[in-house]
Amino acid sequence: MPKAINVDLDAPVVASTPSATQTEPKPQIVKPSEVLEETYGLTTEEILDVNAIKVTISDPCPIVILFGAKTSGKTMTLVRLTRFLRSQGYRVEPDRVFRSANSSAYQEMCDKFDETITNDNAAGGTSVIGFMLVTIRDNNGNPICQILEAPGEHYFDEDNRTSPFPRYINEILAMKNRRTWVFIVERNWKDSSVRNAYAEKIISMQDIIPSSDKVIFTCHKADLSRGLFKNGRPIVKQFFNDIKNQYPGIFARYTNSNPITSLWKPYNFEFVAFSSGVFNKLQDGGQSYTPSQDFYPAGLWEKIRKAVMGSWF
Ligand SMILES: Nc1nc2c(ncn2[C@@H]2O[C@H](COP(=O)(O)OP(=O)(O)OP(=O)(O)O)[C@@H](O)[C@H]2O)c(=O)[nH]1
Ligand SMILES: [Mg+2]
Repeated sequence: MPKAINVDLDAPVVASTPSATQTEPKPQIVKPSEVLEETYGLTTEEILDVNAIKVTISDPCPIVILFGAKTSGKTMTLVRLTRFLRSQGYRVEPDRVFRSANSSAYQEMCDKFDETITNDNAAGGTSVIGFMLVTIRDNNGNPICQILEAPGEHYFDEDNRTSPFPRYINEILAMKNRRTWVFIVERNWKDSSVRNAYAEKIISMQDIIPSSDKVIFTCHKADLSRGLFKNGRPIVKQFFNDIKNQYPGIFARYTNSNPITSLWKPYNFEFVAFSSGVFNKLQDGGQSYTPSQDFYPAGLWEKIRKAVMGSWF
């Protein structure tokens, strides 16, 4: 039996919209199915059956998969990275053939991409970019990699913790493109039972990833852990140790067994403490967005670039 996305299609959720005449958030009833359609460009069939989701990856350049639970910060990572990369002369564009040309919601997301990237209203970004493939090119137009941002439920659903990965993820695993997995974790996230379940889900992905794939772990929302900063910068080793303790077993597979290189590099992956920026609640129920300092996207991009260029180890 194929797994359906875990939403009660009859249960309305409440979303807030800005109102010119009121200072209090004005509730608007939005059905989960509408959220899934508008935010992720999913068809009704795909909403009912996650395994019906079809994606097309036409370019043979490396794929970078942002693997993270819902609200872990994948979309904002894409927003922050895009702003940074464009400022450095890279070209960052959504891939229009990733989703069906018939998906007007996806084509609209692509149309609004540039506007969304420069918007300092965070809700704007997260509601427009939901399920998207974005290509990064150098300033001559040569593709470097493509980054996949997908709904967090496809990787880990807190209400359905052991659900299998959707079929399209397995299809990506079977493709010839080189792959880099960016496993997103958050320090002190929720409670230990959710963290343990998410760790299990990461490990179950690692079980099926070929050993030639590259792996980066990122501790997202590092800005929320001010106690682990020195001179305005995150103390990466302390983030690393806390993540290792809070998500049991996620690093174990990547222990470097080489007797020489393991002396200075104990694991075969890269680790980054990352922040997309600071988010402040607005009276209208939205959020303002202040981008993080450039060293965050620069650090993440350095690891991604090395992974996709194959210059590790
Ligand atoms: N403090 C802090 N909050 C963040 C950061 N990145 C994201 N957030 C918050 O997390 C919320 C969700 O971020 P998204 O980027 O939409 O998360 P996502 O992983 O794309 O979520 P789904 O698309 O639902 O899977 C944002 O609206 C912000 O409130 C960050 O770097 N720091
Ligand atoms: Mg998202």
